[in-house]
Amino acid sequence: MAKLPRYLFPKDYMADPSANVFNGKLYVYPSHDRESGEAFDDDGGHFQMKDYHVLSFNDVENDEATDHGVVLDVEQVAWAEKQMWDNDVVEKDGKYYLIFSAKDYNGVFHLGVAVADCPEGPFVPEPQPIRGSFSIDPSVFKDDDGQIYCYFGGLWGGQLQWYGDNGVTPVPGEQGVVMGPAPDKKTPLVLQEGTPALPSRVVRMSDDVKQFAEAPRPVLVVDKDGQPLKADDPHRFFEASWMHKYNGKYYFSYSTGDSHYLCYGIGDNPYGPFTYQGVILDPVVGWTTHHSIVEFKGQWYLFYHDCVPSNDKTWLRSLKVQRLFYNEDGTIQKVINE
Ligand code: FUB
Repeated sequence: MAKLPRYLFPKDYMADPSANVFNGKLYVYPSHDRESGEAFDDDGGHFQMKDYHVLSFNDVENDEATDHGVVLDVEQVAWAEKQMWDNDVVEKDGKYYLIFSAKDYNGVFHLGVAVADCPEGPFVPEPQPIRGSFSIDPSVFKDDDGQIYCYFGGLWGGQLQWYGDNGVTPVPGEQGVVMGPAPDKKTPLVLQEGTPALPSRVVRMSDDVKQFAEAPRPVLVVDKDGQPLKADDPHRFFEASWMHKYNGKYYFSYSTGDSHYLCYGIGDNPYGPFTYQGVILDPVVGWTTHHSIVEFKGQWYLFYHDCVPSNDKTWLRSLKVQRLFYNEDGTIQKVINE
């Protein structure tokens, strides 16, 4: 048995791995980190990614990655100026849809779609972002009935706090839980301690996978009493949504951002609510933690990143993989990043 975890692509800095199995091969769709010279800030201004690569594996435990090169560049996307952040790919009727987040020329994040004839790309972008889309970190999940759902959202630099939700809208101020800067980039937005956390969003995609088919809904992560996790709970949602299904149950997992965990909840349908279960991965080296979970050739895996190879430069991250196991009751055993 190979020794895991291992770095998936030591030749370059990549992050935010979205792993998917297509046609019997494993494909990883990462962000492509680079040294841009931008200073670190709480808005993620140091993440100045310009393009996406696709990596593929026949054997993810032993094989070197096949790098399919640049499959989409920000220069090709008419509406996007910069910061090509997390992306994910879903297949429908033999076409592959890459959903990605990027900033427009007004500094506002949206989600875009680009289409390919095969999972390796290249991907051809739509001229406009998805209507009504906002924030970052899309992940796309195809349910057994063929319906496709997009989970998205991220706080602070990901701008989710600009949109509020569920009657819970941060306000400019000084007391409480800081949710990130207001659009003026000066005033911190805060929620009072004890109010529900701002949720991720989920939306069903249109039949052509190029638009939302409905208004995005909040993804509630609730405790065992059915109460939403609170804004000051270190296990509440921050960014990096991922959905997978195991034994007929829906597993919603996410990053807690400023407390640096990967956590998850379990639900009975794609919209939730999801009952909080626990931590999948403790904090890694680097500020961000971001993941995906997939079964490949009979083994479940956690894909993630850390900043060990760059000596903790948080904008230069490296892709990793580790095996993931379930307990008999369907809960996930904590993954050890040794
Ligand atoms: O890669 C840029 C951002 O860092 C992602 O969108 C977040 O999830 C975090 O990993």
